[in-house]
Amino acid sequence: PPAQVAGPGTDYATDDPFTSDRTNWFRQDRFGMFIHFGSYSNWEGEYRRPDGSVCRNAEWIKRECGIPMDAYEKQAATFNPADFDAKAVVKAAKDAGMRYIVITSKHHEGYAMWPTKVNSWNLRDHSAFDKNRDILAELKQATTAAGIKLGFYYSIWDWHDPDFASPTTFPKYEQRMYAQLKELVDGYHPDLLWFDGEWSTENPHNPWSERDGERLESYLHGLSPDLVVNNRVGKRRVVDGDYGTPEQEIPAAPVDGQLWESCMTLNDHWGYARYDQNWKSSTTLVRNLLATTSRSGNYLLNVGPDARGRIPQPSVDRLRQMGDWLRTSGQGEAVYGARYGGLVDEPAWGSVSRKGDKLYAAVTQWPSGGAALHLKARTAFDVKAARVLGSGQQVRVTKAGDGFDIRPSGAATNAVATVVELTVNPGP
Ligand code: JFZ
Repeated sequence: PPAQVAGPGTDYATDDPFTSDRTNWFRQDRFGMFIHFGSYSNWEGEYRRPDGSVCRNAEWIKRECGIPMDAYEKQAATFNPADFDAKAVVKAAKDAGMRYIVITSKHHEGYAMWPTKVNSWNLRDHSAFDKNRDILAELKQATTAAGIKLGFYYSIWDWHDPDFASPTTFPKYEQRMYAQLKELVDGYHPDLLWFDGEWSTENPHNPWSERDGERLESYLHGLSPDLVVNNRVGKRRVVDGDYGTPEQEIPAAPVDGQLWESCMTLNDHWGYARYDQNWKSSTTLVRNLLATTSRSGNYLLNVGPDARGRIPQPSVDRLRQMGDWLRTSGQGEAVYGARYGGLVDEPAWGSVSRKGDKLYAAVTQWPSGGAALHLKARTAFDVKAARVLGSGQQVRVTKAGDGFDIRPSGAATNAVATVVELTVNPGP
């Protein structure tokens, strides 16, 4: 007989506050690729100062290494990412199991990665790149062909536009920014815009205000009502845009009532840095994705193409390993379309997500000596069936006190994660 246990309960179908809005795909897809690519990539992370010393950074190299604007512009004029291959990028994303891509269309350096008509500080007009190519258009074509979504990162903060930094000239900058965003939305039909650089800074002063954020958001939805927009569009973070953007961290507990996406690097930099070989393991990355899903968030994992436009091989390898894991025996079911599992406490042994009448307990650390894992969820439900995805491992599920116990039968194998799929009743 099925164990009567305390479980996620009858609110499965109804406790999702975001049922049929424009963020529907975003909540299902869960896993995306971030791409930091700009004229900074042409430095490959190293600036040799006039005195011969070397300063290291990535997309902040201009500012952190104090590169004078004329030297920075001179370097950008040699930028030739001839090996950028949108199909290969999309293939790397697909192989990883990623379902959307967000690329920097303009980072803080102000350099546009598409042929903007607003200024000449862009990849067509200020580079050594093929004037007939447009990498954003290529990416749009490749993502559409592959059936995945495309979004653009756009920095409000701009180090290049002289009108940015003074409140008197700022409206002129803002007008150009609106024009650029219209080019992006009308020209490439992105599914998502990822703003950044809305935060207060001095040196230069950042005049972006709460009012500016609200106005921009409604402008964008006027252009395209279905656009998903992140919270960094405005100053207030929690209530601006469609979703929150914790950076380089996964919240320790589920977040209810607001969508969110953790963005994270594969090594220690967003932009390409040739000296940085501190790669996260694919085991860590898969576990991060599972933890994120179990707290109802998305995972946006970054790659930084080099000066020629190639994604570093160690990144491609790790992404491939993640995809291999997700594709194995339906383990990806614990991620796509899944969310917070409804447990009372965050388990120390792994994470739990749910989808429909399925609970996915992803065990990363079995207790020693064959001891049970205990699941205590919010309201009572039955377990109708239990099986391990991706391996022949057997488990026993029994009712225990205020929840239920899962025990491996035989030796537990500590893999990347052992996904125990529980069919529960009531379902949605
Ligand atoms: C920003 C950028 O400055 C950085 O280069 C990168 O693009 C990253 C994804 O976003 O960095 C931030 C943004 C927000 C915070 C910290 C760094 N924050 O809210 O603490």
